[in-house]
Parts: sequence; C-alpha cells; structure tokens
Amino acid sequence: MGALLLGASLLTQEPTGRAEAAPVADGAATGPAGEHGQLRVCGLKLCDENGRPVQLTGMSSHGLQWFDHCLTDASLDALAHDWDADVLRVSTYVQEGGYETDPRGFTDRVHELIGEATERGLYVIVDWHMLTPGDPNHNTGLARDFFTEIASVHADKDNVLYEIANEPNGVSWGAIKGYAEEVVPVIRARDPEAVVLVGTRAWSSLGVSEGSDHTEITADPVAADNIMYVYHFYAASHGGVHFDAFRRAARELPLFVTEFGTQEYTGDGPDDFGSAQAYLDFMAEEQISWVNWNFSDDFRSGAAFEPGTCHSGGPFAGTGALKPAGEWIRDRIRTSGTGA
Ligand code: IDC
Repeated sequence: MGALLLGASLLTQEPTGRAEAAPVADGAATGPAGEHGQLRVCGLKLCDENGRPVQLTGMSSHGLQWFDHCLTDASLDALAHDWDADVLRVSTYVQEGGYETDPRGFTDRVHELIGEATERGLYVIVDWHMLTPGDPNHNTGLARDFFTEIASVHADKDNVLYEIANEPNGVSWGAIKGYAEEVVPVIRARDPEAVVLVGTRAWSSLGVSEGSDHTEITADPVAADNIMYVYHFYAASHGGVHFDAFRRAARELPLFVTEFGTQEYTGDGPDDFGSAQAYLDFMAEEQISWVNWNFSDDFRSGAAFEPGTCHSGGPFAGTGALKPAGEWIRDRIRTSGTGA
C-alpha cells in the first residue's frame, strides 16, 4: 500500500495552516488485535475490549533511519506468524538523523508500518524516540505535528498505542509531566480511546537511574486517564536495585515495558538471561506487557539477527539467522502474550 499516497492525499490544509487528515477505517480483522480489539487501562492492568486483562509481548524495531530495511513483508510475516508476536514497536528517532531531518518521509513510513502491522493483526506502538537531548520539551513542536497527523489518520483503528517520549533523561519528572499534559490532549482530541504510554525520568527507569523512584510519579501523576507509565531495563545492567524498584512500582502504577534487552544498557555485551528471565517471570505474573530491543541485524548482541540478514532478505523465520539473544527472545515471545 502506498504510504506516500496515504500521507499526501488525505491531508487538507486548514485555514490555520495546520495539516489535518481524515481517518482511515481499516482495523485488524485477525491476529491478536482482531481478537482483543481496543485496549484500555483498567486499574493497574491493560485490558482488552471485553475488559479482560491482557499481556502483549513483541519486538521493537531499531531506528527507522538505520534499519528500515529490516522491516519487510517477509520479516513482518515472520514476526507475526513465526515469532507469534502481539505487538510491533516502531522506533521513530527524532534526532540522530531521524524525524527532524525529514518529517514528511518518516511520517509516511510510520503510516505504512501501521498498515503493515494492522494487516497482520498486530498491535503497534508508535514510539517517539527522543533520546538526545533528554528533555522531551525540546521536541514538543515536532511531537505535536507528528501525533496530530498519526492520530488523525489512524483514529478508527483499534490497534495503535502512542508512546510519546522514549527515554527522558537529565530532566525532572515535573518537566516530563508538563510535556505529557501538552501532548496527550493532542492525541486524545483525535483518537480519544487510544492508550498513551508515558516515558519516565532517567531513561524510563521510573527515576531510579538518577537516584529517585516511582513515588515521584504517584505523588504527582499525569493529569490524564487511560495512560501507562513506561519502564525500560537492560538485564545485565539493571538487576538488583532496579528490579526491586520496578516490582514496588508495579503495585501502584500501570506499567508497560516498551524496551528491554538481555544485555547491558548499551544494547551490547554479554547476555544475562537469568536476570532477564526473573523480570519476565514477574511480568507474566503481573501481566505487564513487554517489548524487546531490537528487531534488526545490527552488530550488537541485542539485535536479534546476525549482521547481513536483512540485506540478504532473511531468513527471518526459524532460528537460522538469530544471535543467542534473538533465539532466546523468539522462544519467549512464542510462549507468552495473548497466544500463551
Ligand atoms: C542504541 C542502539 C545503537 C545506537 C544508539 C543511538 O542500539 O545502535 O547507536 O541507540 O542512540 C536505549 C535507547 C535505544 C538504544 C538502546 C541500546 O532507547 O535507542 O539503542 N538503549 O543502547 N535505552 C537503553 C538502551
């Protein structure tokens, strides 16, 4: 399907000059999204359209500016049908050669990937991958433009979740909350039912990596409903103190792990499958949804595929092209989430 056409043909210029777009009605008919429909936050859990708690498990793309060629018909078929994933996270970097260099191009590609995920019955997390600089307010204008268009075009779909700030860092919780209270209404005005995911202080560590914890959030939550707070961990770096803090937070906040790795926080180095499994066991008990970093053939140990896999067109199904972390996570995804 033509994302360029989709992006361009539906855009009309309002007198204000702001680009608005008409919704496209084509929800997922099959797969996890077809079965579970529109999600919403129910207490501390994520529930499906029938009000039953649901755990989604799946993969994050790497940055679209670097590894878009790993997101093909064949690789997405494998993710949906061989890995049995529930969710694809579309990692839309803002800086580092990402969105800010070509807003139209990246937005069109996100439209297209939402379509690809929908065709396969997957949920899709639209990840506004701010990282450097770490203050999400640096990019508020761009975030408004991006989410205005994405939420307008996909409002009628029930499989889209919005992640408004990947990893705030070096910035207070108050600043993150302020940003969220600007951007959540932009989405809600167009797609009122969608779940919105809010990154937390210190690289989405709930504040822990900068000496705080989740109580700064419970004391001053984002003034919006139907949101979840984001936690990220890299198992070889974030056992112990981080894991304990995450478990405490899970008793008080709705959480969604939109990124984790089995390695160090660089996304590289040796795997610590023991630490990662402890997290996964806890998240299974609590039905906390998770997404692994990452579905690419980057050379680092955290990328699922061996270098060169994407350029040679696979194989994406089976285990032949997987690094150890890839083989481990494929197994875990196949045996967890909505299909478990
Ligand atoms: C890393 C990538 C690496 C890239 C770098 C650029 O693996 O190839 O050069 O980003 O910023 C995160 C971030 C995620 C990181 C990942 C691993 O959200 O962008 O990817 N990580 O370092 N948080 C903790 C770890």
